[in-house]
Amino acid sequence: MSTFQNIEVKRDQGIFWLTLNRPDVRNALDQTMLREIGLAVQEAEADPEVKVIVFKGAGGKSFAAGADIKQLRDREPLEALVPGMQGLYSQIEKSTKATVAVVEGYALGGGCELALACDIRIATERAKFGLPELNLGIIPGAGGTQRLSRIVGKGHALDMILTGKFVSGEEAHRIGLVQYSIASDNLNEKINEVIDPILKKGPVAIQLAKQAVHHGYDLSGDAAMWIEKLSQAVAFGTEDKHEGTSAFIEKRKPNFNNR
Ligand code: CO8
Repeated sequence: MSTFQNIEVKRDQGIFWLTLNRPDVRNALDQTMLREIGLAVQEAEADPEVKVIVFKGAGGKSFAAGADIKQLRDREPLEALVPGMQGLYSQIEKSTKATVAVVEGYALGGGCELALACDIRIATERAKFGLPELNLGIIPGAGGTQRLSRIVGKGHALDMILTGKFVSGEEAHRIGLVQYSIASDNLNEKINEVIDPILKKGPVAIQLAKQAVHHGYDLSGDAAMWIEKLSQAVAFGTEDKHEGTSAFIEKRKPNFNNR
């Protein structure tokens, strides 16, 4: 496994823990960190044992305070056209693994957008979400304008984007920005409670289900239903489907093996 400068990774029983690790600058996402996240996600993708990728921030004060503003200041217009952070987050959204963001402290700008690209968001009571880009004279440019409005609706999205206000974990839960709002004591135990049911599923079914949701979401109803049908046809051809249905009938736990 690679070693990294600005992130830490750890594999543990099907979970790939990816920790953003620049606590002195509230885990601001500089170019090195973004490159390393991309490489780490590729590593997780290539590992058949991994079922879930969990993104966290080091230090407890921040998940990620957005793009590194010192680097941002010198960026030229054409640099906004490269895949960059937006491309990385699309890579994460399209991952074949389930993805989870655990937000303690600040998830701002590109940090919030990273969480938005994950399948499941968990916030502690110390979480603060925000898209404060307009304060810097720019707009959310890593999927925020699109993913936030799809997740919480245009009203809440425009409120957050135009005011730049910070939203607590509890409020984020109320508006549907996160699926879980939890206290930060015994955090890893609580994260495991959320992830454990996913770890018990077959990896092929995880991949097909999440891709049917993500890819179908922006299509017409008919096209999306067809994606669902084709995905199901693939699932029907797997050993895991035979194993899952047999296990139910035989009253035992399934033993899925990714085929
Ligand atoms: N970039 C660089 N450094 C940062 C960042 C950042 N985003 N956030 C915090 N830091 C640094 C501070 O400069 C400070 O450094 P130093 O100790 O050297 O002065 C250190 O972290 C601690 O920060 P604070 O003293 O401000 O700590 P607080 O706990 O008081 O406040 C906050 C924490 C609320 C997170 C505050 O630092 C803050 O508001 N940060 C900026 C948040 C922000 O505006 N984020 C959006 C960035 S823009 C973005 O993400 C765009 C993404 C899309 C780009 C697409 C490109 C094509």
